[in-house]
Amino acid sequence: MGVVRQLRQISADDAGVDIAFRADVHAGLSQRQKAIPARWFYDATGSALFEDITALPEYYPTRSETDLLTRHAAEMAAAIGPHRAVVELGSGSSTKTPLLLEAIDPAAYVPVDISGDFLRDSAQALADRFPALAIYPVEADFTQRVDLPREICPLPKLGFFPGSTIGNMVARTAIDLLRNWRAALGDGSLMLIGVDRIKDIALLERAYDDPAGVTAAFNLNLLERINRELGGTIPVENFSHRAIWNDVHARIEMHLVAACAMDFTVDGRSYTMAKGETIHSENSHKYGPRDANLLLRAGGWTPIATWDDADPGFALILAEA
Ligand code: AVJ
Repeated sequence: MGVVRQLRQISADDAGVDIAFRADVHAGLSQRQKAIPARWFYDATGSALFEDITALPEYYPTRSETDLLTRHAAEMAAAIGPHRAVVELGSGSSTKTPLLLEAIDPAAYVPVDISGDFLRDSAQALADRFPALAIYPVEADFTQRVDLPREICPLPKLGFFPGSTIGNMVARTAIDLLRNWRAALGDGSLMLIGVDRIKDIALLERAYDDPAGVTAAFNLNLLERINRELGGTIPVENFSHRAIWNDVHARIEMHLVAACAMDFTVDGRSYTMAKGETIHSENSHKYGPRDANLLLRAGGWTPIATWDDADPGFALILAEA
């Protein structure tokens, strides 16, 4: 039956999220290079803005990955096999998921996302589309320990981690996450993961700094969110969006740049920024073929197949536990 099982509140109860957000913002604004973890982009507004980003002509990853899933669905299905429980990490609006579910005929689908409203809506849409599929949405931060629904215990698992979300993490965090999910999904499991390739710098920078300003709005929404949810007094109009390639780390960095010197408070605590100082708001790491395979191996997964979109470069890698 296409029933969406009751939403399981795991670690993402509102009070817990609020405390974690507050703690990350205070810790991040107190560092010499101010920095806030990228996962806090995704409130309802941020999640909607990210959906808009995925439709931008400059933002190729979503299109490339969707093309890969469409073109190679049969090969992927042959490599994965039917009747697995698909566990999607950071499912968001689950737009690519139907392509995968259609191809592999899974026994269950477990979307895990920190944004509860988005999760509920997209789970419901999938339930309508796949009436025979058991769906167990889990509202949780997939970088933390997640309790999977008991019902999927006996099934072999497929972790689905699309969109190059792994790119948000520095290597040691990415490896920890892969190892934790290796343990959680268990022996015999598979992982299908999307990774963005290293490519022409101008093309990369344009993907993260579009002329329509959608990515800028997405970045600036983080400051609005701090004002909304944490009682901040940040003068958002004094900040601008910057996206630059960091060649040493092979990553796009997003920053919020202070246009002038300013003071503001969050939660009653005061912060000062100098003109030109930045808040580092996101890393988006890119991986060559060897880098990606090394990352997976270090995380306890053995790559067994790669589907590459050459132009612009993006890959879906299937790995086994
Ligand atoms: C959702 C993390 C994959 O890094 O490309 C898009 C987020 N940030 N534009 C990415 C994002 C700016 C995106 N991920």
